[in-house]
Amino acid sequence: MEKIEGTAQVAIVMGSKSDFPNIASLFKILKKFNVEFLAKVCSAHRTPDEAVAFAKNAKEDGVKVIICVAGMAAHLAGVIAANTTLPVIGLPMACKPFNGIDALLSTVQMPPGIPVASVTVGSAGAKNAALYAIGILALSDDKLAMKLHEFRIEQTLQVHNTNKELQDELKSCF
Ligand code: RP5
Repeated sequence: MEKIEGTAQVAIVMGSKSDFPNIASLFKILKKFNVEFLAKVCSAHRTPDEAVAFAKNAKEDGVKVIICVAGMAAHLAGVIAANTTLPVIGLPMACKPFNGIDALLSTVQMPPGIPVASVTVGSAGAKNAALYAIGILALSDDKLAMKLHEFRIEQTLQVHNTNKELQDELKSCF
């Protein structure tokens, strides 16, 4: 069984290197929170043995949560989840011709007994996958929980600021 090269609490597995440019917001959030991660290309279809071996060893290798990134007939999250009891987050990618609805349904439609927490397609999903993984780690990490709390406050303030801008614009327009 293949062992993970290097280890980290968050593992990101992508079905293809072609997914990488579309998940920048995932890496941005993990870096913002100083969460260490490992990332690798491993396909449920093209390298099925490696995908299973990765999932079977992940817990022992110190991984706490796995984010699976895949497009088209996206079975990666399901195959990984079938081979570990670690929490698995599925991040569907948009590919032609169905623009991600195929990957979303493949990811979210898990049969009962093998859960995958699916986020939405693309960049918004990538950001939420990272935040969800951080939320899981924060259950046993008070410092991370505080950072997540501060992130929410910062986000709320940003919305308040945009609302203020809108009110000013409305005053000057009408
Ligand atoms: C999926 O097929 C990958 O996750 C990717 O989103 C899609 C296309 O892969 P490539 O043909 O670009 O390698 O398995």
